[in-house]
Amino acid sequence: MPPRLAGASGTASAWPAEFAERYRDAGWWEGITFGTLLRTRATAHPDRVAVVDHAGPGGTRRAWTYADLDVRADRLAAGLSARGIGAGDKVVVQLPNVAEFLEVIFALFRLGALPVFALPAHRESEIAYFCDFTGAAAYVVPDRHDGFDYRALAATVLARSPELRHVFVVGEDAGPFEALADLPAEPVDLPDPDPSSTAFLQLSGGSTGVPKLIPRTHDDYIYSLRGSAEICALDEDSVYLCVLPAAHNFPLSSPGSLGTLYAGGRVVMCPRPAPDTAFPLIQDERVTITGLVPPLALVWTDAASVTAYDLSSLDVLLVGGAKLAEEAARRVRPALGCTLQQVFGMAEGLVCYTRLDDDPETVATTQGRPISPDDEIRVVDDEDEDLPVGATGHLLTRGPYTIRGYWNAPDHNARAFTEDGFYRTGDLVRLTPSGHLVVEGRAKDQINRGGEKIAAEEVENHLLAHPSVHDANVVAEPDPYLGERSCAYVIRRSGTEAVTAAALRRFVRERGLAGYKVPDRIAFVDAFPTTGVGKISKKDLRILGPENPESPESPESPESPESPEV
Ligand code: AMP
Ligand code: DBH
Repeated sequence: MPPRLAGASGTASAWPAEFAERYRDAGWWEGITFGTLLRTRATAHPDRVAVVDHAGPGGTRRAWTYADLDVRADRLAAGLSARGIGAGDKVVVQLPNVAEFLEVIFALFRLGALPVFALPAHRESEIAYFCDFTGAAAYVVPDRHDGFDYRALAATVLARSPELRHVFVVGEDAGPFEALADLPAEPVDLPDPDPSSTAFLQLSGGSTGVPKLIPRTHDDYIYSLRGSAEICALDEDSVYLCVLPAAHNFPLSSPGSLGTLYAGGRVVMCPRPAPDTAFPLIQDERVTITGLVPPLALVWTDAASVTAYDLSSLDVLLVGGAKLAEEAARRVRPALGCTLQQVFGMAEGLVCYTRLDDDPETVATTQGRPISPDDEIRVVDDEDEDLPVGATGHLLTRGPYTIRGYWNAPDHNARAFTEDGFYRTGDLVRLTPSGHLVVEGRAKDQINRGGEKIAAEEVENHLLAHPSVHDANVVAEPDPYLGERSCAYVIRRSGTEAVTAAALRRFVRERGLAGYKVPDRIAFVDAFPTTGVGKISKKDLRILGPENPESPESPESPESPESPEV
């Protein structure tokens, strides 16, 4: 008999049997599903509040208990099942931070259908790709959010995607589609999925032309929730404020909304990350813990020094997604009166935290250490040779909650993983003698725009679609607020109309690319710097900088920089 492959669902790469056995024997994989997890919590403490938001009629407060969430998940699962959605189906979920986000994903988990997590910032280009690539059966959207009409986006995507059968709308006006609120039905008996099967497809920030999807199993993800909840000291009295987009791996699992439900705590959904929205929620809901990307942490620490809101309930602020500057780290406790926890994680798996009892120096200067004793960390040179402790090199990792391959991407997997299954993170790190990691840089072709990851190649491909663009390279450049922003260096095609930077940015936006991926700056050049062997040198492009003398027009400032989320 062939060895059983944990997490195998036809298209997801799996852990080899001996690793799966090890992770089960060690007790990391509990053999339970998300559906069972919610059921046991709802049975143990039905009347505790699981989730709070302010998305009721006219912006009113809603508080759903564990029993409410459990019943809602069952009823929605029944309704979805009646629409023909079942085990193995993919459903693109693009919701803002509202309670229905949890209702929808738990309904899908119970069905064995796979949420495909999209971010509210995604537009036609990303969503149509997710629908086509996964053959999604349904797409769940809000009616409107932050001034954007998702029903119009859904109509466009539906017309383009042959396999997409349903659009379900959360909110008061479903337009031409079915309202999610009309779906719930009498619960039906559903077989519990295999805990080693893929529970959902998470998004990678990626470094390639199209985003990669990350298959996470019930077993592996629930282990990362348990580990995170322990490390962040969550319990039934914890109140987690979900500030970053709920579907992102950080606010979902580090420890995030799901880690909070694991621990029996309360999730408060925050619709926007600005202090004037978040601070009143912290005060009124007695929030104890939340997570932010570095630019937001800076905004919050500034705002906290002058706020009239009572933030005294806040015990822990997690900051991650991009490197937090040491000086900024040192400002957190004086400004917010809480403990900083740095977190360095990735949707592919590995998550590192500074510990709550680490000394202040370690908390300010490192990005933490891994969740699991079974997380294997290698720091290697360009030839995959291990480096001595303290030397900076490429981070490779393998472990009980780090994937062994992206979903349906065999060619890319051959490059992104070593033969023995280590994930090539693309991060440059060094290890301290205490086993903490310090992120020193990045080898992957990506821009980390305040925690929002942009794959250079994806944006380059959109620029190249313009008839007046001969060639394009997108690189990161320093930004005082975001840490990094994106700059596209473009060679115009001779003999065509001289396109302007503003027109190119509009072109990319109109192709349906998420706003945060539209280059912050575009500079025109006659040629790209090359390396000794004639390859284009992104390193040299990066240091050309805003004063690039070859740019025939003065560099534009970003039209309307998108606010950083993740
Ligand atoms: P993704 O693979 O899209 O989930 O993005 C994960 C990547 O975000 C990591 O590989 C790092 O490049 C970056 N990242 C996350 N947290 C941190 C952090 N605390 N410091 C520096 N980089 C981070
Ligand atoms: O950036 C990330 O992807 C990230 C950051 C912090 C993450 O996935 C996580 C924690 O789990």
